[in-house]
Amino acid sequence: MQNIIDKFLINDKVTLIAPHGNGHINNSYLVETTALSGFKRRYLLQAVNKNVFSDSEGLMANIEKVINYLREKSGDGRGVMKLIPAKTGRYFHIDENGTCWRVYDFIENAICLEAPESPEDFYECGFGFGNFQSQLSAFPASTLTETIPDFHNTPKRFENFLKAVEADLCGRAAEVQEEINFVLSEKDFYSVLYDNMAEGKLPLRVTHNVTKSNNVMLDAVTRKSLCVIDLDTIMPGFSVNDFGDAIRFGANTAAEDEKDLSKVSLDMEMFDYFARGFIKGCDGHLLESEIMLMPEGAKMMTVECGMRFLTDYLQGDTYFKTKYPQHNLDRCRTQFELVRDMNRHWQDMKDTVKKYI
Ligand code: GN1
Ligand code: MG
Repeated sequence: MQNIIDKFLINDKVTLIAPHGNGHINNSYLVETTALSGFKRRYLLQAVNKNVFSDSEGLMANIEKVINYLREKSGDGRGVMKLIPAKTGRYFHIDENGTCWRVYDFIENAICLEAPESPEDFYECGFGFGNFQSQLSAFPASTLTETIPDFHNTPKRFENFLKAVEADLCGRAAEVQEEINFVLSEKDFYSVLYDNMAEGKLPLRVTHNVTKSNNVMLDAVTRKSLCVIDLDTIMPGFSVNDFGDAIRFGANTAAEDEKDLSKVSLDMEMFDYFARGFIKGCDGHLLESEIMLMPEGAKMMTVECGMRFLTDYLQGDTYFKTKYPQHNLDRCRTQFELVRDMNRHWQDMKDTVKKYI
């Protein structure tokens, strides 16, 4: 790894390299350097997953554009990620295996939460993601590469799921018939966002697309939102999906891979706080119809994510990192349990977002 670091403009001695974070896709490492004076500086080194992101140069071009744009808006502080240049002058290094590496300045005195610790924390996550979307509201979306085509195209995800069931590569379909039936039982729902787009109720915007609470940094002392991270999937998308993916992850009373499904439910207080923070952060950029479609976004991201975990399980766990053989199946089950609870809270969710129009 020292060889990789040597490709970047980092001159001080590397005194620590350690795995970092909990992402399911890329590999991240914390790197610490120590200058002769004793001054320590920290960086985040990342290897982009090339199975997931086939066009890493296009991906890095997106990130550079977005970062530069945000920096013009909000200045040079901790509010925007900062890439360290490679010695070539570009902001990444491709190694002999074709893996793309990049280095960010580590954001100091900041935290990111695997699970929001209070409704106020979750409000701040919402504000951060909403504000991110509002800052990018005039960004020229057509200049962005689609790093994962059809990323949140749920009807397409459903088609792929059906193909995976049909192919049954690993002979696992029989064992997950109940989960397969659940996906089929919701099939009329999957096109709802696209139908609303066609009716002009849901515009395409520049969105983040993976809005887990651990993708927004909060100041360690004030716990105010600071900076949105993990910019690999910034693409044109629906605002309600950014809202929804955050709810999926942060308003679940259990972890994404909880085995005891009785612990899984939708926390309506968390939902309310996040909705208020997100809408506030969006700063008037949302249509009334978008706000009203936020519950659909929450359910869509949850059922889609469950479907993706199940598809990966059927295909032999090649997409998401897993820690044990049934990990994707456990993740899928929590998502479907949460969808069931969202169905129970449907009116409650609608009434909540309506308050904030
Ligand atoms: C992946 O890398 P990470 O863990 O932030 C995935 C998301 C899923 C999420 C589920 C590029 O995000 O779409 O919602 O796992 N990212 C990609 O936890 O597929
Ligand atoms: Mg992340």
